[in-house]
Amino acid sequence: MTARFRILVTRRWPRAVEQVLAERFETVLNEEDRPLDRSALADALRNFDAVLPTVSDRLPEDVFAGEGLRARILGNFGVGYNHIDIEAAKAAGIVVTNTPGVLTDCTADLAVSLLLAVARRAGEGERQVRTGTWTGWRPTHMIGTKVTGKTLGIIGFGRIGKAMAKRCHFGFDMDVVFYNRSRIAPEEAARFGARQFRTVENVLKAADFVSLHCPGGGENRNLIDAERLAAMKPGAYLINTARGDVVDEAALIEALEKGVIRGAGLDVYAAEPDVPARLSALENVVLLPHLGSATEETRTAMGMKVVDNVTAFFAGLAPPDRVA
Ligand code: 8YV
Repeated sequence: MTARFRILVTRRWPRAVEQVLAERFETVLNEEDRPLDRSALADALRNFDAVLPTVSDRLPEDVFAGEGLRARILGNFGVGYNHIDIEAAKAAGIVVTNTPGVLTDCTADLAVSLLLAVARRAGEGERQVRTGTWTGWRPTHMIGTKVTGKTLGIIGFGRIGKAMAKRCHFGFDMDVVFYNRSRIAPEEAARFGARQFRTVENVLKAADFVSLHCPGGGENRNLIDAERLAAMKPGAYLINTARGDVVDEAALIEALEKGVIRGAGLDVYAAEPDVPARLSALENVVLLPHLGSATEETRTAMGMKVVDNVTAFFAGLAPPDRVA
């Protein structure tokens, strides 16, 4: 196809996807596979027709400022795009696309894994076995919390929130309630075994486990702050596979240290890849390195979705997953 379009892939992708890209475009890969800094990204916008960023690339307003922009599309590898200043991209006439749908199942699966792991103290237990500090079975050893039949509160009832609800209601017999900005028809919510509550507070008050599935950035920044952590049931757990900035991380650490909530399962952090030492020092947390969509199948499907969007755009068609 159109080999004249120059495309920058900012990180290494699954090989199969890189191959398709190379067949269709003049593709440059970031061989070092390290996050690009501000000036490298600003240069990329001036030297490539398309830049394909990931969550590890920060594209704030000032990257778009100034003359000589060549890029016409940002094909984001991921569904969340709060690392890109969408208004600035729009103002610069750059289209932005994302990868919805294909990572729903794997991200919900990981949220379930975190929920189970923190409730049943899997991380702590694994550390004990690995360090040889396990002294043997006894009735009161490493007692956790039963999951089956408990109440799950979901914040954000989009694709991933729904997939989480379905797994937990039909798999673990949980009573699932959720908060969502817009109203969801009760029949639709019921398909996923869930009921909508009007406020975040009502969900927090009811839930034994709270799982976050809303976008990051904007009005969701610090949505779960000290006050809302205190509004959770004593003994409740927080699960976050959405974005780190949805939670006030300092307030979360304090709540965990003081036992305001019982534990947390986290896949995302406020300033990735930095994880505060006070957080990793805690036993009542399970910490993963942003693995929500990290399966062979899903990462390949995400890449192929980016390819579809960019291919459509350069063929003069509407990209299927345009967000700006
Ligand atoms: C990705 C994600 O790993 O899609 C998202 O929003 O958080 C993850 O699935 C990451 O964003 C890749 O850019």
